[in-house]
Amino acid sequence: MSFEELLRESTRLNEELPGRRGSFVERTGAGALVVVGDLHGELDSFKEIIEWVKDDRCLWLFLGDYVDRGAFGVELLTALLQFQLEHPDRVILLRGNHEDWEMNYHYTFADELRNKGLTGALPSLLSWYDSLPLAAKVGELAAVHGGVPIPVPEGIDELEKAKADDDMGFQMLWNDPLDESYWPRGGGTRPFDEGAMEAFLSLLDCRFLIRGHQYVPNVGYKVNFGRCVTIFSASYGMGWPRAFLYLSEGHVDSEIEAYVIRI
Ligand SMILES: [Mn+2]
Repeated sequence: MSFEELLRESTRLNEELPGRRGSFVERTGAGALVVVGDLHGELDSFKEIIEWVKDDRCLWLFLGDYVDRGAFGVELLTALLQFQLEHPDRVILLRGNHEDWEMNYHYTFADELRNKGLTGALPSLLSWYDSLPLAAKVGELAAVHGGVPIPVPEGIDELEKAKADDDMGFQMLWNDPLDESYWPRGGGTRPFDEGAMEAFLSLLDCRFLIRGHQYVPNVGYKVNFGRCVTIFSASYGMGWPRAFLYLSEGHVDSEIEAYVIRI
């Protein structure tokens, strides 16, 4: 299957994803679950995580930022979408802030596509970006790429209606937790504090918030407010550990950190 055909087939699967309601996707989460953070064009990181898990029962939740920065965005997307096609009901692909052509143009993926002779795939790529949900609930875990939108929505229907280019969607793709390392990104992004996280978790009836978006040098993950986990699954070309979350029994019985794997 060509790159374009893969994108079109994945777009169809994303639109028909079980549990999908607008920009939101919901699954009861009884089985094994893997959550993968930013991959940023690192095919090796994706392959190593797949190899490590080797669990055929898993639901796989990817938090977005598949392209830019790393040199193998096309190869990563090809492998990721093939993986989705092989397990259509067990793969959820969320959108990250780099699933955006303007970002790709400023970073590396637009050049990568041109250098690999794939600019013709652009319309399929943009449709694929638009087919990705922005937020998910899997059992007791809530997931977004960036963070909690401010003000916190009062109903899940607001999440369902959010779009990547409206204020709520934008914030879910971009926001960061307010901690000592917080650095304003500007452009309408906002920090979310513990109260906002609690309100968001309460809205979704979840215990934990899982997000990517921020690299954590030398560590690969961080936990804020006891219940917000940042995981970053790319080594960032620095040899940093690739972090991901693995719930082999599908639920959390101790501190969430116990379920963070780093390879
Ligand atoms: Mn990001």
